[in-house]
Amino acid sequence: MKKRKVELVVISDIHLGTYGCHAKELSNYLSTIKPKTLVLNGDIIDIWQFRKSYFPKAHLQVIKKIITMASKGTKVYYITGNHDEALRKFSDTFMGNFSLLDKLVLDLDGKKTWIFHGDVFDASVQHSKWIAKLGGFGYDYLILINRFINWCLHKMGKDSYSFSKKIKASVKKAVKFINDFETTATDLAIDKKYDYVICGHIHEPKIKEVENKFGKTTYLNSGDWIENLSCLEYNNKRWKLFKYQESTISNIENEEEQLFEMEHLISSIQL
Ligand SMILES: [Mn+2]
Repeated sequence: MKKRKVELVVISDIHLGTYGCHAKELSNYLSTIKPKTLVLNGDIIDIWQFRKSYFPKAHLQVIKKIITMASKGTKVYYITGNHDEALRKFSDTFMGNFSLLDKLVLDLDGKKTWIFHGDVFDASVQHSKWIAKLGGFGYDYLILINRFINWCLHKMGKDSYSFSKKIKASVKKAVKFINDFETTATDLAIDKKYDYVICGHIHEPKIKEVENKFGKTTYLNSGDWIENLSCLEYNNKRWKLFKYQESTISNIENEEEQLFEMEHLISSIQL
C-alpha cells in the first residue's frame, strides 16, 4: 500500500494500556501515513491507569509502528501529559530522531507554533469534576460497559450510543470547562504572539480561529483515540482535522479480543 505523505501529524490522548483505547484503529491509520514529523502530544501510554495484566497486542503494535517510523526517518517528538507525567523526569532526552519533551515550539512556514498537552491549565481553569473523571478508573469502565452495550445494540441492529459524549454535552460544567480551557490557551498564545496553539488533554478535537483585543491566533486540539479517534495533519500550509471513519470502526472486531476484554471486566468486578 502506498503511504500518504504528510508534513506534520499531531496525535494525543491515545491512552495505551486502558480498555477505552482504540489501538487497532490507530494502528490502521498509522499504516496509511508517512509523516515527516510526528508529534505525540501527551497521554500516549497511560501510566496512571496502567494495569500489568492489560496490554493487548494491538497496543504494542502502535508503539512498534511509531518506532519503525522513527527508524525510517520520521522525526518523533513525545510531549508528556498528565497520564504519562512519570516520563517528565526524562524530559529533554534526545535519541536520534526521537525527542522527549514537556513542550515544543516549531516554525511552520514562518508561523510560530506552540505545542503542549494542556494539563498545566488544570489549576488555572476552574476545577471541574469532568476532567478528573477523564483520568479516573470509573471512566475507563464506563467506556468498557458502553462498548458491551453497543455490541448488544449492534446485534439487535440498532445504532450505537455514547454515554460519556451525552454526559459531556449535557453537563453545563463540562461545556464551561472546555470553553475556559480554550480561552486560557488562546489568551496566552496571543500574549506570546504564537500563530498556532496546539493542545490535547480535554478530548475535544477542534480547529478554530480566535481573536481578542490584543490579537489573534488559531487554536487546535488533536482530540483523542478513546472516543473521537482524531488527530491533526498539517500539509501545504494548511491544517486538517482527521477523523477515523465511523463506519470502519467496529467496537470490538475480533471475537478473541472481545472475550479477553469481557473476562477482564468480569475479573475486575469480582475484585
Ligand atoms: Mn491529559
